[in-house]
Amino acid sequence: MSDSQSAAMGNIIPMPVLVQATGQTFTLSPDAGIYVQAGNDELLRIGQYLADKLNPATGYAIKVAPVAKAPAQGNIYLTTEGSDATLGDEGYALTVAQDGVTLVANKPAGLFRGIQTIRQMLPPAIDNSTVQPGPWTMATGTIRDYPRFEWRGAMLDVARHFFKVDDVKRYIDTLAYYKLNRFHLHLADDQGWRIEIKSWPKLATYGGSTEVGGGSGGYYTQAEYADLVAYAQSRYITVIPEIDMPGHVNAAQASYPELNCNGTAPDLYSGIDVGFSSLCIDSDMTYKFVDDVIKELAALTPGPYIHIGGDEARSTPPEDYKRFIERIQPIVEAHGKQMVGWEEIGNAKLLPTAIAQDWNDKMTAQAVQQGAKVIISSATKAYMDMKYDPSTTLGLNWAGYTDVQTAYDWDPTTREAGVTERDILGVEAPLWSETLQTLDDINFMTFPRLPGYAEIGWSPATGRSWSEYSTRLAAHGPRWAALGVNFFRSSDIPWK
Ligand code: TNX
Repeated sequence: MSDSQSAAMGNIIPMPVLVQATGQTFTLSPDAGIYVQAGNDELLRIGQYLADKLNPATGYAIKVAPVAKAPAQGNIYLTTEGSDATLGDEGYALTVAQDGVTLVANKPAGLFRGIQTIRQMLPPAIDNSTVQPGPWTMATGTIRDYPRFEWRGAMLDVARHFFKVDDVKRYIDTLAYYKLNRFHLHLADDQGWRIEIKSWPKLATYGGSTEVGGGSGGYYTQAEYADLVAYAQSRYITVIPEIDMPGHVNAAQASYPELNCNGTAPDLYSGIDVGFSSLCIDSDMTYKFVDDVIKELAALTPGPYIHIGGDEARSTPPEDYKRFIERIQPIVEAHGKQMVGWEEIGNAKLLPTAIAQDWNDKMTAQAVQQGAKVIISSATKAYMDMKYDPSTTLGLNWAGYTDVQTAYDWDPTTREAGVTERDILGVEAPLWSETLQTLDDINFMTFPRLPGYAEIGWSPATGRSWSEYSTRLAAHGPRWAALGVNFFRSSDIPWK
């Protein structure tokens, strides 16, 4: 597709598979409605989500209603009728004509993804929370779109610093805007345990009582976690909860002496070292703990995955590490979930259902040889906690500096020998929070890098260029400003 076609259709990120501009304009007028195919409440809910996004800036009170057939002129119509099966579960076809907008998809998830395209085709002022002048126009044309990879994710570390439910919801909103569909929550680490476990209550009440720097931390009650998961689910985003083991467990060990080989609980920890803690691998209590925690977490988590961490277990001897992973893997399965672990799990004997998450580009091939699938999160490319450049005050730099171009200019299939496109489920960008304390901090590290990861995960790799992308990305600056999303005004982007 030509750059001018994409620019004419509104600088959409991630770039759709096929865009054809027809050179006219649709204007959303005050009496426009959002009509959805009758008989499916889920479609009504999606229609209402779109209305809720459009009402504040337009000042309209857009009506959302079911209809038996395509509505009259001037409206937006969402339907699953007449969809093309080859678009898959998240794909959609969008037609913007002078007299109306029609979005068709096989599944509600596809309509939800297509709605993000509609939002981005309207002027950036649409993202304001207060009434703006308009006019609310969209360029006419057709879009046919579907994702390259099934896993397009971001990870937030709520263990090193704790973030409240509302902040996390605001973060999920931005993931949805870029068509991500996985949200990995790093819920436990040396510095804090962030999820209530009823059978081991002190994990949260004591283990969650601090964070990096010595602040008071916090945790999600099970009801809060369930609410967060439901919020993500209503945006067609699957939450993957992670309890990191057998290392990164100081907060748990500080809460329960019986989780330590010497029977003595260590102090709570608020530094940023890694690799000093380990569960007691040959103690039956360890597996009772794992079983209880995974049982409660699995019951609260509708998605098919539980992440067991498994990274940087530098205080667990290699043979013990393998034994541990091989013993907890069936526990995850027994609670009806698929095990995800950081790439080190490739050292153990894996079930073919296991998923290994690359971070160091070193050990995922070992997992692939055992039939496992892989998520690519290369630290040198996809770690959103890496500083942009030496002047960035937030973040770390152990994997180098990751400017916006570096974050965009790579492909998941070239990271590790022996890991090819068919082994790869997709891409995930982790955000570790050792240095991050507020939602503004989170957003500063995330934007403008995250849209690039979304594009790598969603769009075809062919024809990608930094010069075209950076111009398209620049057009999103005003959108983040309107949404109240803090971002890094990187000097290599031609901001508008
Ligand atoms: C490495 S990458 C870690 C985390 C740190 C992160 C900081 C990985 C699986 N483990 O424990 O927070 O670096 O960038």
